[in-house]
Amino acid sequence: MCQDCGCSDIPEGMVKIHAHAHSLDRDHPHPHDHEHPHDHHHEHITLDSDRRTIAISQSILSQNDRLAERNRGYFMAKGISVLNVLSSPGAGKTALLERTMSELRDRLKSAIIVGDLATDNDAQRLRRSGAEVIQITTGSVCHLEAEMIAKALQQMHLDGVQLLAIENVGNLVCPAAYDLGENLRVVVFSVTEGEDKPLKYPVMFKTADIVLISKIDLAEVVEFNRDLALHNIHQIAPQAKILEVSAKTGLGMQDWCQFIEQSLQKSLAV
Ligand SMILES: Nc1nc2c(ncn2[C@@H]2O[C@H](COP(=O)(O)OP(=O)(O)OP(=O)(O)O)[C@@H](O)[C@H]2O)c(=O)[nH]1
Ligand SMILES: [Zn+2]
Ligand SMILES: [Zn+2]
Ligand SMILES: [Zn+2]
Repeated sequence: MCQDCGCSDIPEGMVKIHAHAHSLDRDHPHPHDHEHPHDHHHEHITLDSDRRTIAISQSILSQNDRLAERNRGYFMAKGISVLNVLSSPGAGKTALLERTMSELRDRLKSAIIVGDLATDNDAQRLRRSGAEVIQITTGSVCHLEAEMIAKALQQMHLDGVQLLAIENVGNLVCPAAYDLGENLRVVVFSVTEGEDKPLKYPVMFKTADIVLISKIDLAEVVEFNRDLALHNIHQIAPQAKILEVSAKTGLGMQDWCQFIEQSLQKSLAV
């Protein structure tokens, strides 16, 4: 978690929010270096500075929690149900959301916030579904934070929107520590990643409300051991509902969309 990697030291001006489609590099230059933000110089850390680091991390996290609660209040007041979609890079979050938003298009008004270190490629793909899309580029920050969401919300037109999907930065580690104010945490876990991922990244899986096993159309080619994967998810995340989906063939998409609509009704009934 970020207590260890120090990735929450965000330099002023690094995070950008892009409300409209444009080419990132051509329209305005984004001066940022590509240094890895994670500080791994642990060998000289004394107990005292260790304690100080932990105290600072805890205060960053509790500040995030406060802002997440504020976001949650805002979403509730507006009657918007919010998904925080998390996975390793390339597990299929954007493909899943493209297909989900297209299928729900006639039944629900949706919007999307998408976070990446760089490029607005995902936003361009997602806009084709007809939903309003805001791209957050984080520079070198490997997760989204509640404050970034609050800033993005200021640029969105959310009247009448019932569903907001937030595609987090592809990363199975620190996004787990940052509540964004969502109703549901959706962890996407593709068949190509290996059945042991829930065991290796337990913090992420423990916080999941639902685990989507994605790219199920590739299961056979990669000799995906379904029973073992289900066993590992159950072991780490007994609370999570599990669905198997393919954004490519559409398999499982109906159940997934139904799950979203049911949870939307539940969140509105509270
Ligand atoms: N066969 C197959 N390929 C898929 C599926 N979903 C996504 N892909 C492919 O997997 C690759 C990554 O998909 P993305 O949707 O970009 O993944 P992502 O999680 O949004 O990636 P990041 O935002 O970079 O973390 C692309 O080449 C997709 O075409 C699927 O259901 N089946
Ligand atoms: Zn981190
Ligand atoms: Zn993506
Ligand atoms: Zn991070």
